[in-house]
Amino acid sequence: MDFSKAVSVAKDEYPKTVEKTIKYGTAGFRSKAEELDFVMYRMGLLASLRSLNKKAVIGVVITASHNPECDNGVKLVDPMGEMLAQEWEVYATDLVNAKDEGIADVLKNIVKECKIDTSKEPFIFIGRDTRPSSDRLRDAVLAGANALNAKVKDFGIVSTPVIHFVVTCHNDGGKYGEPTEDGYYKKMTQAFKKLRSSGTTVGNYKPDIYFDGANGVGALMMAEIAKLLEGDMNIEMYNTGDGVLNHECGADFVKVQQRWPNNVPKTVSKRCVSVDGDADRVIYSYLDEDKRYHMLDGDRIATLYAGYIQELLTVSGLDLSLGLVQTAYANGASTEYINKKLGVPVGCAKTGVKHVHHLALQYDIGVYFEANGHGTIIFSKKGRETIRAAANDASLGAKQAGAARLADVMDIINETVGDAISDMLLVETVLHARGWSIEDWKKTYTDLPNRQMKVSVADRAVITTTDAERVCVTPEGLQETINKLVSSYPKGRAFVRPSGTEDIVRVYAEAATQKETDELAHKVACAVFEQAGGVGQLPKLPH
Ligand code: 16G
Ligand code: MG
Repeated sequence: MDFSKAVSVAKDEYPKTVEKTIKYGTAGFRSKAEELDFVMYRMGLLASLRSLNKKAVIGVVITASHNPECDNGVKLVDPMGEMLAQEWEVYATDLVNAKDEGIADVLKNIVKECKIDTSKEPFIFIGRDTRPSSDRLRDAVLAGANALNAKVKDFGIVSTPVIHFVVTCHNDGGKYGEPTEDGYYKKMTQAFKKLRSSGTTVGNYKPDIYFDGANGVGALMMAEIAKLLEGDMNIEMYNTGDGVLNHECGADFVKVQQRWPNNVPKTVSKRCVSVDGDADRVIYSYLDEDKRYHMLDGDRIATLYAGYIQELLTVSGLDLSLGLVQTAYANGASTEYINKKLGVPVGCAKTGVKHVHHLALQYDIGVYFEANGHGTIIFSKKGRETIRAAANDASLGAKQAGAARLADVMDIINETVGDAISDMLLVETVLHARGWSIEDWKKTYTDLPNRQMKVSVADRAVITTTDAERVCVTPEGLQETINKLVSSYPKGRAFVRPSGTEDIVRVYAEAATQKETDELAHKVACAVFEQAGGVGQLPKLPH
């Protein structure tokens, strides 16, 4: 393969503008949008080689998710909707950090190491979020793809989960669904309607929600879904794009600030569904009679799903393993509830979808969720086949109905990645099946108070962790300090980890009361500041 065009276009049109080393992290490359043109161009090149390497379509998503509107980012999607394989993260990092004239050598090396047959035509699917910079950055990806003569299908402005879905559908020959945006809407909404055939208002459940679109792509997609669900759900839309993306609204805002999103009417007991800037996370909230804010996050969604699936497994009599995977951020009360009350095994993985996904693969039905609202359910081949066979077996009597419901759950859920809209539809399904209001859902267990803080340090890489990030290995002595602090708070728990998406260290704490939690988080943050090279001001006590 001749890479001279790749080099000349790089030099003439997309020269490297950033000297610092950048790394393909948990969510690909992410940075200020104006620093990303050359990165996007090079990801167009890399996606092309990956497509040749896998002899399949590769997805490219341009988004910085919940980050501020001025940021942007890019991630590649592997053939079956997975995150890019780890070995290729290394190639991505090498390629982006090479000098313009060094690109050819990196590309040649990848071709050689992976024994890539370059005689074929690469094929890439591309999608972008609503950020103003995304259009320009898409052109940069296209230029990269073009330099290696790749065929490209541009899906325009779509959520991250749509790209995962269409890539999967294309590569499996349409088994998972039709590889179009419409195919995505159709598959989910049809299954949803089937599961709710018994009417819309049941017990305390009402089919009315507020939807907080974070001023992003989720709002555009929900507008389509709302049309298809007319008569089934009443969806009132807010933050649909007039305001600034993710600003005082959306899933990350409500989760981190623990506050009702801006512009959404403060109606008591109404369910509000907030999604993030690329619609792969979802958080539920409501206001009680005293207008106090309550949030139902990824942990709550995971427990709701696990309880429902467990029940369907009992009804259907199917012998399939069910397990749940969380991260260290999962509220201790949720872990206890799942383990002790539901009796479902719980695993803990490192932060990031690929880690939780990986651990969930060990079950026939694996539910994984991060507290921030990112998660889904995955089914093993055996699980999928067993459920489908039972769903079609009339001789099973009542058991068949349970299996059929499980089959519909498989169709609502986007197995390829966490998906705010599909997750919302399954939450609505379960609440409907149980006849629950959002308060009923909240009553299942009581969250321990928790607090997150950020600490700026000179080099966050000095913090390394083990045991799914729950234990800090370096700098030496920091974990001992944390242990000491934690031991003086009832129900205390705390951990620290370097962020994969921001240049900071994150601190998490929980304890019996909010006051103690805030104190513990603050003390741990100060310990990080002192022992890991803090910069700027000492962390302040949260209020
Ligand atoms: C990325 C991850 C998300 C994780 C978050 C943590 C993917 C697709 N996304 O957004 O799962 O929760 O990073 O961010 O893996 P942090 O490292 O800054 O805390
Ligand atoms: Mg996101």
